[in-house]
Amino acid sequence: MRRWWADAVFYQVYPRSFADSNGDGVGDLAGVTAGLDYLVALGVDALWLNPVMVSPMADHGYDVADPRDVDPLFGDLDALDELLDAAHARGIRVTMDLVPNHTSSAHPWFVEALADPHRRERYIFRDGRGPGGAAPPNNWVSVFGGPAWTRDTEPDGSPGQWYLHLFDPAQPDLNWNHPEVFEDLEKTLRFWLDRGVDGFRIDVAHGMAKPPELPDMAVTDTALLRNSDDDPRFDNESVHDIHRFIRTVLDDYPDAVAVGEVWVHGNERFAMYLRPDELHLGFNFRLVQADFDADEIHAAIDNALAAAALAGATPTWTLSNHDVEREVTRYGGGVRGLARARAMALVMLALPGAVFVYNGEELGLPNVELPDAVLQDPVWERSGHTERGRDGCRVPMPWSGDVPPFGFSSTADTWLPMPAEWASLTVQRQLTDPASTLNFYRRAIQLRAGRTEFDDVGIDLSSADGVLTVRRGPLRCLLNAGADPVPLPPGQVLLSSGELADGTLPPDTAVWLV
Ligand code: TEU
Repeated sequence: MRRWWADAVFYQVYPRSFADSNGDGVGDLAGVTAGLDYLVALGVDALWLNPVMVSPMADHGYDVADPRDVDPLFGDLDALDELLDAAHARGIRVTMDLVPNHTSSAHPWFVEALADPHRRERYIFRDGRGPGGAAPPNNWVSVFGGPAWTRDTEPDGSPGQWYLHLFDPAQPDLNWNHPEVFEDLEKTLRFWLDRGVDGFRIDVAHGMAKPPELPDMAVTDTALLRNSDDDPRFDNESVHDIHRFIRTVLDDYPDAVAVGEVWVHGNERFAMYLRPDELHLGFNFRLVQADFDADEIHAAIDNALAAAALAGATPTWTLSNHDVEREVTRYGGGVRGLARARAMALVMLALPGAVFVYNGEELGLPNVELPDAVLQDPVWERSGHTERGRDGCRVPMPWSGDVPPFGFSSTADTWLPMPAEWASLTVQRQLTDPASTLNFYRRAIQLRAGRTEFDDVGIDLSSADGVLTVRRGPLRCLLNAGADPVPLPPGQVLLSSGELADGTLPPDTAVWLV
């Protein structure tokens, strides 16, 4: 049976940055509802909403204090219900982020754990090492920089135990050996599914389970760890019990989908998350990590296809999200970066499987160089101001008008400042230009949904002399990542990412031929 998500285009909404309905400078759920017709015209099948649950926003919602309510910054449960109804009425499914690896330090469980040393078993508290327990229990580092442990002060004021946080100290890791942690997650899953939510993106799906002995890391340099699976913090065997548990709940809602954020390198390891009783889909980040190079892109696609095939699962494609530099900038920025980003969109949309488009990608937004004073990502502080963090890819969407906030909000004081140059990138401006990135994305998604060539799931790739060729049944997608124009093979041009000249495909351009 072909499932709705098997070839869906998901649109990732970063709720802070999509549209602000109440003039506080931060996007909200009513803003998303108001933008639904825009998304219908773009042709997306489903939304992925980054977290909108109650949160002190230390990591913009990935620090959840109440997993079964909406944060007032984004609206309330009624606003979510309205979004669900309005989206469903337009044939758009809605998936939400689920954050099972950790809670906020403001979650009642953690508040209780700090107050009462006998109520700590739902988190990972340990005594310190060395004299007076002054050194952390092991050498683990936080993904955001610095140690993964913070020492607490006991209720009597003396120096206390340490607790584990793979991310910010405001995000204590849960103890997934505790039955209440499972019970509570089931309540959360059913709470949202019963309201009509169509599934979840599972945050840090390779996290959660920790090895009981908490062994030291052999390597603590995060740059080196990026391409390694030798990391005791992640991908521990018992994580699969958690995914099987989640799946048993989801199976009570036959159309619901679970897509995991799985930063695991080896294909065999990755495929384990996609076994028939675990996740439906797993983000594969090879395409995000590949340079604009035909062989590298070829290898990334082959790799993602092979990883999914190992589990008989549907491949999942993405070029960017709220954690990585926007692709226009990654590919060199400016006119060339944009041309390459458009070309890569055509490659991605030619591939069989589920596709994720990150809000603003369809406008060709670049990353923004923000001044130090406005940076909010905890990475900036935790890295001792050596890493600027992820704010640059999270700047609000420009909708209309000639000056910031470009219709995003009624206040100019938006949560991150919007660059004046974005006047040329607004939705309003792009709608009037047939050659705009927005119109290009619309056309590509429309063809992908409407043409029978895209029903074919068989795929064949080749790359030579800087040109990547993807064959999908009668469809061919050619990407010229080389330095010189190449002759176009015969065939009817369905769409190209840039202008074609004299029967040639220029550099930094892709084309669909049938
Ligand atoms: O990200 C998990 C993750 O490991 C990375 O993407 C990480 O955020 C990045 O490398 C740090 O620079 C997920 C969410 O996508 C991210 O936004 C959250 O901050 C994180 O989990 C914690 O919940």
